[in-house]
Amino acid sequence: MFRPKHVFICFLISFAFFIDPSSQHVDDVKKQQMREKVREMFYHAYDNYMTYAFPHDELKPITKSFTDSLSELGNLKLEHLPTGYNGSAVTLVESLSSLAILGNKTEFEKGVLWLSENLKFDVDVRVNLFECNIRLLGGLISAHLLAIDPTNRLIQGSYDNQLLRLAEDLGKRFLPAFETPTRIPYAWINFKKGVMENETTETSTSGCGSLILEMGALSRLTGDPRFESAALRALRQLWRMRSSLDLLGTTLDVVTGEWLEYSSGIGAGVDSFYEYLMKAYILFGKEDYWQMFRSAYLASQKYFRYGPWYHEANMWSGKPTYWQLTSLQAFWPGLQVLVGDVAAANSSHREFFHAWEKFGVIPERYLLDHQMIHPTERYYPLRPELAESTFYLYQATKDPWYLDVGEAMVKSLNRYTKVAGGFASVRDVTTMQLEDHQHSFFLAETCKYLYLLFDDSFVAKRNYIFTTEGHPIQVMSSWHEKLPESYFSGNWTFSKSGEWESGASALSMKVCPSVAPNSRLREQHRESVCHVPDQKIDHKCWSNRECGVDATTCRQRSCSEVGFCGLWNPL
Ligand code: DMJ
Repeated sequence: MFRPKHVFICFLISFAFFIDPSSQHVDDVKKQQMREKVREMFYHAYDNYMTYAFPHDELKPITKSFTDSLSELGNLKLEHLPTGYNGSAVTLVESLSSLAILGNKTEFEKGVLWLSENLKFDVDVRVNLFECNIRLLGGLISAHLLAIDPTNRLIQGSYDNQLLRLAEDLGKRFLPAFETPTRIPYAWINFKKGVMENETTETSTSGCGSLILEMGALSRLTGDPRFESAALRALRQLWRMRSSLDLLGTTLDVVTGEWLEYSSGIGAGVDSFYEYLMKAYILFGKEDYWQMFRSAYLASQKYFRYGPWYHEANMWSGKPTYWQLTSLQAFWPGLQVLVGDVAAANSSHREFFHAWEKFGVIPERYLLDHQMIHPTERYYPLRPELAESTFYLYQATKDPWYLDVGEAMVKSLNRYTKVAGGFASVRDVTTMQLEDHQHSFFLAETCKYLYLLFDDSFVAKRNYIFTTEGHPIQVMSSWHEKLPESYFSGNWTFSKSGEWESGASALSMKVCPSVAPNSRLREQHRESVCHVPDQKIDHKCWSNRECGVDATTCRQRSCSEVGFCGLWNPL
């Protein structure tokens, strides 16, 4: 196992301490002002939701009304919509962890009490398993953990694990979805009736491969192993279905186990699969997750990456398919920071931010080969991914340029998307025409990451991983130790420092201490995770075998006629 970039990120973090004190003061003032602006944004979105939409799912900010959108999430064709469903207060569940980060104990406690008394999952509604997992299960588990953390004192009255009981009830309703021949779950489940007759057998890689954080946490908290084993079995089966290039497709059939869409990349339909392998490794410490992540990540660098851009590729041949920049891909630099691949993260992040600057917000899909926005995907639904990556990159580098990026984002959001009744999605980034929808992830993620960019006191206290929906889960050594042997084979990474890891963020805990075990590699400077240095320090060579892999493009270098290693073949 090698994690040489982990050393590099530690270097970057330590370097951040040697900054000029006067510029430090300017940064502090800016952070304070921006933090308050983001706080205002959050409450504008939250108060309007509570006034006009609660306890329904999401706010319609233009008409100041509501939508019970849970059954519509991921349901592009709007099929099988329920008749008697009145909402599950999705935006409130999604807001709890942000309220905790903003330090609003009163509203957090009010929300917890309301949900404890009123939220019921025994309803006849067909929902997307992935969306319910990341929004509802993740929101409940994260809020439960925040509520029981004695240092937060978020609840003044008594708290009797009500949110955990709700999470457990929800988790049990997920389980029938896993009863398939492949053990890969159906994408859709009815809360009351289980899997519907003639349910579609199609799912996506991210849909079935990013359940492990929430379901794993649920098993650790309840002692019921069924959630974690179901999610892990599905993940392992999915991984077994990878191609010989270590690539996965985007969609598959849960009954036959066949791939339906061979093209994939780092964006829609796959994104959080990568994210959850890395974060599961941090949260549960299991070496397997790192090994899967490492192979998948290296393949992504080899087959999808083109300088700072990421295109899609065919999982069997590795040949490029679609050349597109998508808004969802913008989470990737944040993930690269966790890996320690900061230089690559920075260069991609710049491209995403250029797109943001060019259009005012980021379009859903931009066709790189035609240099135009995709004609039917011109929207920006208040997505958080760029803010998320900006937060991670600022944490790793403390480069004030990322504060400027955050400030520019806050300005655009207020200028283009703020309306009297909340924040509205952009229907068309070329006209800034709005749409009557405030997605719950605007409160769970967009506002949260912008706030954390300007005020990181929350992450300085404890080690957290953030789920793909931005809900924090503490990294606890006991979760590394208590893993039942029966689940897995192999060794565990043990931490002996007590129940709560403290003092550093999850970034530094998992990223910094590692060193490359191979002494030859340790002596050489490695610039990215795919980088293989040339054999000779002066880059001289007799044959291609003496040349390594280029750090930026991740392509094989070769030996020129005059005896130097380089990237002689144009990209
Ligand atoms: C969120 O629901 C999650 O981040 C998910 O993984 C994909 N993206 C949306 C927000 O854009």
